[in-house]
Amino acid sequence: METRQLSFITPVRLRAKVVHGYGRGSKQLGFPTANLEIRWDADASQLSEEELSVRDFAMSHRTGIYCAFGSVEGPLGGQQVHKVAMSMGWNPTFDDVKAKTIEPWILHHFDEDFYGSHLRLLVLAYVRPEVKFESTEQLKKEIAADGEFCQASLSIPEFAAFQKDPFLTPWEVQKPPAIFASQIVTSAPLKETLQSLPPLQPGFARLFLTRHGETDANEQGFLCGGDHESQLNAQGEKQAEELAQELLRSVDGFAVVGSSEQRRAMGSAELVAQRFPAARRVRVKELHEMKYGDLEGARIADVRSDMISLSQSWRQGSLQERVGGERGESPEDVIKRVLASVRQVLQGEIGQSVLLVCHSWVNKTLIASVTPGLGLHKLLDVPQRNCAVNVLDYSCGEDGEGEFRVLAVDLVAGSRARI
Ligand code: ADP
Ligand code: RBF
Ligand code: MG
Repeated sequence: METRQLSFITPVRLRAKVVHGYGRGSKQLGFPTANLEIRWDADASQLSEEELSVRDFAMSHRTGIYCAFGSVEGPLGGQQVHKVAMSMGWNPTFDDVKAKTIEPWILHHFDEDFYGSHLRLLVLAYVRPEVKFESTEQLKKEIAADGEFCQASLSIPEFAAFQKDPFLTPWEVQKPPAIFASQIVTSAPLKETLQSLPPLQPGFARLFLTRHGETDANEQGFLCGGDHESQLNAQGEKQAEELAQELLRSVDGFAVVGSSEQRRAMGSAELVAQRFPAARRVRVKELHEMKYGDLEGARIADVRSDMISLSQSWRQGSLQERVGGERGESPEDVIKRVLASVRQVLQGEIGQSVLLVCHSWVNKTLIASVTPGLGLHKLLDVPQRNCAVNVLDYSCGEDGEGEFRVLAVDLVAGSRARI
């Protein structure tokens, strides 16, 4: 009879694909183990972080039995977190094992195998070393006892919080914290929201600040800023068409339908303008997207880490930091030209509605900077889907320095409205 003892380790999070082992877990022993893929063959530089941490675990931890919490991703996983008894090592009872394995026995009955699915594990404690048993009968007895030991150990209060660790429950969409005050409608259906907006106050103009529809670049994951052109794709045209239809049903009319001079914004604005023939059609050069400098046209996947560190700088208040070097722009560059040109368009439009089709960063900078409690440094927190409409009332003062009041953010039309 083996001795077992619970030794806490620094918790380790692992995610790996379930692969085939020697096929004897269930058949010969009666204990199925979901063998994790370990990339022994590859150079560290070729491995993802997840693959590296799985291999590191096998290289740097003691061989033996561990207890863990685990979950299986995908439809076969049942979206549950289970207790796990896990073996890591050479399986010395057998002499055909060529490389260390990581084999969790999930203490739960599954109706089907889940080879190829991804498994997530939060490994919490070491239980005993692995042993070369004289018979498979003896091994089976000890595995059963390990299962009972892990089952009981994982029920102690010290582990309760780990069972709820968000790493194990990727299906629970982490809801973003509510960043807008409750009276600002956010990410809601367009038509219903527009129909329930408060009436325009005397002396104000109502701005429908809109983002262009989907483009080839959006779809293919390319950066497309103020110095790059991309066309609306078929999906983008459909979005703009739906937008136009719903606006027609819920807005009395527009004095102005404006856009930047970039093709994606002009194309979207044209589709709306066709339904509002009385509106004055204007093009405002300064409403172009943030310029990405050297990063224009780059694949987002290739510059992700640059973009992440840049957005962290912005969040920390370095709002003069530019994208892509000298030729790129910073949030401060964008807000300066955008505020001035939007004010100019709205100035003479008291009592009127104005639609401006712009770009993601243009809209985010404007909304973040005029929303109480936000500020320009929180521009990344502003949601902005393709063809999203944001509603802002503007007090057209004499001096061109009117105030904005944000009423709604990221409203979309049609089928996408249900989110
Ligand atoms: P192999 O040698 O290929 O790992 P096993 O006999 O150990 O074969 O069976 C493991 C497979 O059984 C897992 O990959 C998984 O798809 C399935 N399975 C079903 N129930 C469980 C469970 N409770 N724990 C682990 N794997 C399970
Ligand atoms: N294999 C061993 O050779 N010695 C062990 O002490 C041992 N302990 C295990 C404990 C548990 C909880 C599990 C799930 C497996 C253990 N194994 C051990 C691994 C076992 O040999 C392996 O799962 C099967 O050979 C199927 O791959
Ligand atoms: Mg197995």
